[in-house]
Amino acid sequence: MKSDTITAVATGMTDSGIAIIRISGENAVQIVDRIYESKSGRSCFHEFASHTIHYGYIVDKSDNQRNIIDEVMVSLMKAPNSYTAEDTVEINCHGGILMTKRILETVIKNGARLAEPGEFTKRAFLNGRIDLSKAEAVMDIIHSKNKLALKNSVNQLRGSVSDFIQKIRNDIIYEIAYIESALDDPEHISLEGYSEKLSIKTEDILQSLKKLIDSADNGKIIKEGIRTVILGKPNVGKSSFLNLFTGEEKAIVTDIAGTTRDVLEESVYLNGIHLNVMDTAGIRQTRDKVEGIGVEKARKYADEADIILYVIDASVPLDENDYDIMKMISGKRFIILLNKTDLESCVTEDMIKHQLLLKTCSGFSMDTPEKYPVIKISVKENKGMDLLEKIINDMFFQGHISYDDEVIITNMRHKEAIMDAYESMLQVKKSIENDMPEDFYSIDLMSSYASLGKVTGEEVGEDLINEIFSKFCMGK
Ligand SMILES: Nc1nc2c(ncn2[C@@H]2O[C@H](COP(=O)(O)OP(=O)(O)OP(=O)(O)O)[C@@H](O)[C@H]2O)c(=O)[nH]1
Ligand SMILES: [Mg+2]
Repeated sequence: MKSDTITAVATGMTDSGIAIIRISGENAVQIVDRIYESKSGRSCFHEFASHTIHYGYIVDKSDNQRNIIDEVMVSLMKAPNSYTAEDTVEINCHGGILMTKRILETVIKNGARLAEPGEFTKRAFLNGRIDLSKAEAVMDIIHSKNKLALKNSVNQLRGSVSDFIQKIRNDIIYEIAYIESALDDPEHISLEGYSEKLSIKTEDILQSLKKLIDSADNGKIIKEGIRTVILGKPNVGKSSFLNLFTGEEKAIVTDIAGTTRDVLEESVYLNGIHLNVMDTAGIRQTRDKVEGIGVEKARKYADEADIILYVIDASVPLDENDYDIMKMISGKRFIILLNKTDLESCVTEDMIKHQLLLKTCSGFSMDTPEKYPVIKISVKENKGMDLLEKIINDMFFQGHISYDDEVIITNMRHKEAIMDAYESMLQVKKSIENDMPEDFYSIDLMSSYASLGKVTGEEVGEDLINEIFSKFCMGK
């Protein structure tokens, strides 16, 4: 594919040891030939072999002058064995914004155009070197917030998602081809007993797709972190808990009920998992306008939480505010932190569970306390935190994911496409059950095939491609 030659700074625009300016396209070698000189002053870049790196200088020879800009290492990767599958040159220069910009300007002055965000990866995709799910993995790697997300994105770049989807697509296209051939040539290819065979295949595909769709819940958590909302009535120690959990004095703590007004969000890392922990205003009826807004916000955040840490003060009796919160968390995933156990307690675990049974309709049972654990803690004395960490870890991941071999969908665009494919396969199943003519099967098989093609990028329009790559960073 012929294209103009693009350039961008591939490293961060900041003070750094080195910076890399990347150039890709038909004229990459020619452009660098004009500005590169070897240590002995020769302009010989075009003579170099692919996949070699060379020491020399970048020289600006415009306006009949010869200005040495920087001492550099320049590497050459000839098409098609480069990131973009085009001729690519990377100039390693000294870091720092001024130097980096100066070299970039010189490259542009000599015939390259400044790349758009993500344009290098877009070229890799358009030139067929990687599919869309791999291209998206590149961006996910850059934005990974934790080890698991990173590992998953690297797997995706290596083809975990593409291969899985491609295999299902191959299975589907085989069936479509079979039906079409049989309809064209009924004398030689029989559809006798075919619907039973297709029925088995359809079940298989449905199961595989379902597994992928289900993996997206964990995928979202891996990618974005666990939305963890600290909830409780005023003064129970929510902000104190946030400070202890994050190890920093971020939230204001006082003995005045109603101290926290706005939501305060902090990050906590537990065994490679990322938690977005949010401290909220104490839940109570209030006439104070600002506090009232805070309480509403707390309710909204609780509603959207992946897990609620419901803090109860063990030293004061449960009251209407607690009952209100118990109703709010009904049906959600929560852990109860019975705080201030260093003081004389008037609330016991059994009392809480009894009230939960009354107030929530979530199938809570005294027989399954581990489902909604109550953990005794004292923020003041730093007690109970180990158990909490263990329970969070068990709740989200134990037994659910084996990160090495499982394909996990972390991209919501992929999830939607796979859900569409699943719906179409359900239609195939229905058509078989209703004994519909075979061409009905092939219509829905085809639409399932097309939906899956959106994941790998075979069935997406230019607008979507542009939109996806525009979210990439500069120089990637
Ligand atoms: N004895 C004891 N006091 C605690 C403990 N945890 C918090 N406190 C005290 O309880 C009071 C309230 O703590 P905060 O962390 O501000 O409580 P909060 O739930 O954020 O309160 P609001 O923001 O008003 O909703 C402070 O005086 C804390 O020092 C604990 O484990 N033991
Ligand atoms: Mg607070």
